[in-house]
Amino acid sequence: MSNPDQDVFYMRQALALAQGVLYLPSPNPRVGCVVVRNGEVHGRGATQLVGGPHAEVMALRDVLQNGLTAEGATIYVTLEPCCHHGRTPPCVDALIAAKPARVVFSHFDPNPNVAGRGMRALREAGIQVTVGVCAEEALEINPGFISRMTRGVPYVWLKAAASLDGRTALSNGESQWITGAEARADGHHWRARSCTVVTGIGTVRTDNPQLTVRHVETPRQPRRAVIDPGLSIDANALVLKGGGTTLFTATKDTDKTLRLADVGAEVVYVPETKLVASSSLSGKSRPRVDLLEVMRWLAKRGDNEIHVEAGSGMNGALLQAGCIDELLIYTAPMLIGEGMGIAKLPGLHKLSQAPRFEFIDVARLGADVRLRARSVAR
Ligand code: AOF
Ligand code: ZN
Repeated sequence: MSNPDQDVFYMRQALALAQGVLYLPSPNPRVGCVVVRNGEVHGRGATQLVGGPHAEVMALRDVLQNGLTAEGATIYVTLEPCCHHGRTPPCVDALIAAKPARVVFSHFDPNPNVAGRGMRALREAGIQVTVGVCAEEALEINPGFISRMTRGVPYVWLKAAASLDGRTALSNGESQWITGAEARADGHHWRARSCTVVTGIGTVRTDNPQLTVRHVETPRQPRRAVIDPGLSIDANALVLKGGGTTLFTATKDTDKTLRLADVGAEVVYVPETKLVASSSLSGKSRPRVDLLEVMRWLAKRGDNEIHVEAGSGMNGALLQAGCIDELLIYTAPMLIGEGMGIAKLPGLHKLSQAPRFEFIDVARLGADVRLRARSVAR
């Protein structure tokens, strides 16, 4: 017998398990699973590191380890169970073998290899299936995976720390520190959950950042990428330390590419954007990378979520290319007056042309406030 309140109650437990692996399974989605029998939880699981078991398999193992059975149970999963052979065998096979009476999942898997076939396989095996319990909450846990599967681009947020009047630095460049320790640690949480931290060459030159996760514990460091149209990065830049950093460029320079490969960087040539570049005083236009192409490239390699931490030039270019899904702004209760803005938006002369967002969350972090706003153009 299904009881809607009970379904929501246990699905929320499965959602909490998925939330608990926020930093872990990328490029796989975060999924949670709870096995309930006679009103008692017999097992719990969540998706592991890529290549490792999915949530359902972890939960069924937990049932066995507890000396219990899933026979006749109701199994709650935050995503449609997979039915394909990926890096791991299909979860529906493991579920069918465990003989539950019923499987409840939040939403269909947008992966074209699954997309409803998981549900059909379970039904054909005589298992009762309920779809759609806590679907909105479940979708919010994996915005990047869903975006990659349905739009072919990752879900991208732009992080900035600014004064109340939206300044990220003094005119002389001084920017450390506008926000406090809690806001900075929270920024690292967002880095940790992302697949790749992206910046621009301007920020590499002025700040020489590492772009690694510190201040929070993580089992996995995100990858790093720099948008460097002229391929002018210094091979000693800290962002290249440790190797594996991707450099997106519009310049073909074999010597430089080889020198950067020596320090473990990967150079990716992306054709120049067809968008009209803002004219420079000399009349010579600098090369510009097609930013939407960068996002498509990142999605193709399996990136779900992108954390952008860049200067106003790169931020503006990404916004104007339609690459930003969300603003993640840490605001400090101070005024700076003259200084750098969050994003340069050249050519914007009417409010009707301004990129628009809607607030989706407000949080206090120490003395600061974190604002999340989602693009209405998505
Ligand atoms: C589930 N449960 O916990 C997750 C699922 O390469 P594989 O075998 O790991 O499969 C990856 C795909 O499996 C992924 O693209 C998505 O469609 C699904 N993720 N499915 O049943 C899980 N994480
Ligand atoms: Zn699976």
